[in-house]
Amino acid sequence: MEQYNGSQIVVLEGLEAVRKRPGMYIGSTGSRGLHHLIWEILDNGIDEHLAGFCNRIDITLRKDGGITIADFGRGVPVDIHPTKGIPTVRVVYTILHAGGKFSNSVYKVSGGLHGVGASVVNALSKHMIVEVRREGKVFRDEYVDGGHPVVALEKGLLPVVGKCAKSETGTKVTFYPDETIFETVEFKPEIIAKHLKESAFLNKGLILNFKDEINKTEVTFCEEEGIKSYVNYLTKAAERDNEGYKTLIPEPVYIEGVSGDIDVEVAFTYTNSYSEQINAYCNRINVVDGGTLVTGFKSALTGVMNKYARELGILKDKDENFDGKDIRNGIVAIVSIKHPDPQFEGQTKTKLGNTDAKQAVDDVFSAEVTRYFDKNIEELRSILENSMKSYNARKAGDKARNAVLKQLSDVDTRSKLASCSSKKAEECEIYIVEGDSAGGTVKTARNRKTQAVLPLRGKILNVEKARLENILTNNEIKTMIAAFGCGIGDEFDITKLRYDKIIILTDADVDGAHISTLMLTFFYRFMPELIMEGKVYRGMPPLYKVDYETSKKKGKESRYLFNDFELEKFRKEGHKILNLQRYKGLGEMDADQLWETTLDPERRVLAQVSISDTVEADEVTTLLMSSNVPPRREFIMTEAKYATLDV
Ligand code: 0RA
Repeated sequence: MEQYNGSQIVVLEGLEAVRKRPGMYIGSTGSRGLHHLIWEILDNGIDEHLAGFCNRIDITLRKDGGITIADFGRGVPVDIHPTKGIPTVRVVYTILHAGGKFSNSVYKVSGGLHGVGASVVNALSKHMIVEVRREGKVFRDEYVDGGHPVVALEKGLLPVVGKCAKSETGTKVTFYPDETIFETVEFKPEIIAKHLKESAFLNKGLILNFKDEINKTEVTFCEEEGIKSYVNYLTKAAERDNEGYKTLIPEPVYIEGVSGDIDVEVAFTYTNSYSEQINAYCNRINVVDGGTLVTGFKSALTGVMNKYARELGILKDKDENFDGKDIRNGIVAIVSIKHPDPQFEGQTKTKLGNTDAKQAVDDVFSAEVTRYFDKNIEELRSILENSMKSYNARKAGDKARNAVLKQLSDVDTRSKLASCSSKKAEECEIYIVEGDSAGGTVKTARNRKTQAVLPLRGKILNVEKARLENILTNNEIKTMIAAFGCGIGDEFDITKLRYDKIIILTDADVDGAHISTLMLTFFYRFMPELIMEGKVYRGMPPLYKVDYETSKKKGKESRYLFNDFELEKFRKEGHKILNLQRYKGLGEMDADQLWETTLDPERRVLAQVSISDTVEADEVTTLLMSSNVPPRREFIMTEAKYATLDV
């Protein structure tokens, strides 16, 4: 057979070289390297699947600590090898092949990274057994101590150890890693299962049975829809874990095609999360550092989407193009190609270098995705509108910077910001207060040295819906950006923030909750680090002042209660209430009351605003900012309740 002639393989004498430098062949002798042995043998079976001869592979974690991998392919040839004079199967498992591409002329593609060859696994095993079923016969070869054969050949051939049906073909490999080489020889079922699941996604239709005899479990992985299911799997998991996370289109888009001798497959969807996830594979190997195939995908996506955005009038003539990041905002994608001669680059060989892969992915993706979106305009619109949000936020950075620079000098007088006298950020706070009248009281009541006040007139803009121009001409927002001093968008620099705490102070009612949510949305979209770094707080003004009789001397005392729950609790405690005052708003409190309940660092209650993760925050903003009124109201109510309950 052609692939075994001398020009294609460099035969290294013995497997000693592998045992001396295992790291060179399998990366490490830790758990990672150990599991690499499985992937190596598994890949041979998967190659047989890719060649179209195998639809099932059984993987067994044995009680005795070994692993068995049985494929149902054609079976490794057992005939006498033309140049080596021993059975081909023994050549495959005992002779080191250059670059591991022994199968390249038989198979179109082969796993380049893993493909160091089955002989490497044998070299690092204390015991290996290979059983081949072909032509109704069962052959068995066995090796010990790093690949030394123990079966005596008969006229150069392996003895037949049994019979089977002619249709029953395949290769079964069992091996026991050498504990003198590996730091650990314990296979981890979770690691195996995870790899098999990924392999199932990448090899559409291949059945992978995993039997764990140690823990007595059995599971089958098979994905009829391949990487499309992979995308679904990734988003479904996130959907389960993060309430509010959702996909923008009902089903992932799946694209497939061929360019030259490169097969290209892409599946993607969009979510309302602000992250981007692109997993790339070349010949089923995860190229975690991307490379040419990812570049091709990104440039094709950016090109196609900008073209559509113009055609649909989402981008106007005067607008700049979306940039790639805008368009990938929320994307979850799998890019998988099959390349006949992959070049893996970088320290860890996890980046694809082939230049032809870029063009191949670009060509196939551009052509096929256009075909899809031409028929699914509504899905396209949702995606482009999502890109628009990112575009706006990004543009806001540039415009705001300029606007702020121009107007910094006169901003104080126009906007009623009352600064504090201290310039030490670590002791300064800014209160953002709902309403001019409350703002006035806070200005009187505050500590002028450390507490700045910015009153907000009416509701601030809903930045999710407003046009960028309006967001940035909005006085409150401009003033805030200027007052904070830390810029916005790409230029945001938290070290320049002039305040240690940003405290949102609104009335303890639904409108107040709405305003504070609008503020938080603004922060989240334009200065998310403020929230991440724990700089943002909600002030908690009391809702009630209750005068009550003290049990001891029939005296009178007063207490502030922050919400209805506290009032209810107070009532249940059986106090005799003499007078109950309900504050309709901050404006009803006098300066002294405001100081002692809400401003005085010694006595006030603050709720730090946090985002446990970006998805959750997206849920909040998406839910709150939708024009769908009933759920919005509901959220604000519960939000208001929790905000006060939390403290
Ligand atoms: C070379 C040629 C043929 C099959 C294989 C290799 C083969 C190798 C492995 C390794 C694990 N499982 C495998 N299954 C098949 C084709 C031989 C023929 O013409 O039948």
